[in-house]
Amino acid sequence: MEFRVKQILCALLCTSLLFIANPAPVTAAESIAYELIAERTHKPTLFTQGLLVHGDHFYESSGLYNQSLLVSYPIAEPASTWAKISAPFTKKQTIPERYFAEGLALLGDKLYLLTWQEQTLLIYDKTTLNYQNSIAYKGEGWGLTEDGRQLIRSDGSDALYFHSPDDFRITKTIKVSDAGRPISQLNELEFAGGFIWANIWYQDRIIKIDPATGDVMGEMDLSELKQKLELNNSEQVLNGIAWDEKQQAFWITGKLWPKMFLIRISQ
Ligand SMILES: [Ca+2]
Repeated sequence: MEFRVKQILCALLCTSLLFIANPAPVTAAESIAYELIAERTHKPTLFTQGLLVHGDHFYESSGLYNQSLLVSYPIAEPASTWAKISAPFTKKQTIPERYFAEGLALLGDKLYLLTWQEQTLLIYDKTTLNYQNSIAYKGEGWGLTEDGRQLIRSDGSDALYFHSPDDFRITKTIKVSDAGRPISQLNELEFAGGFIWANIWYQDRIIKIDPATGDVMGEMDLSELKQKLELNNSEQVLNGIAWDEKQQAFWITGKLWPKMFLIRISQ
């Protein structure tokens, strides 16, 4: 009888411990469906860190020490394959070799460029891409975007920092989570439709974030796009989101990718 009681107690205790060790599963973010509506070439030499659309041009930052660049080029491509591959940039600015360029945002008439570990925000003229000035900050720079008033930075953690464009002081910090589970490794960013969209480093998905709370509102699985490319380098990760207001769609690319894809969220 005593053995039976012990069995029951153990069963109750073990079930309780099991319940504590395995809390209720978190709610997965809603899957966001999309359709592929266009594709175009992307210079496969660009180690994409920041991507945005302004007018009829892309603006893109490319990373790595001694190789970092800031470039602009037209969204519309020439017709022939050779012309597409050999098309020059409209503007090109080399970044000093000691900087590893990261996220890029355009606000007003300035382009703001993060550096990875150099704790320096570089500021360029949006028309000429000429260097203007720099501002020091603390921490790492990964992705950058803007909501029309403030710059928004990621640093590889689950935090997003809002910065004043005047002096780059932090005005607000949010933590990104999916039903209570922190989502880290946030990388390239884009602000569109009132939400922050973020690449997650080394993953083929983009998440949609509520800028007020940090809650993940949904996610897009982009593995099908990546599978269309014959990639052979582990560094060729998805990392490039640019909202095209005219097309009401996102341009997507990755580091060293040969293509860019235009995707529209399905209604
Ligand atoms: Ca972007």
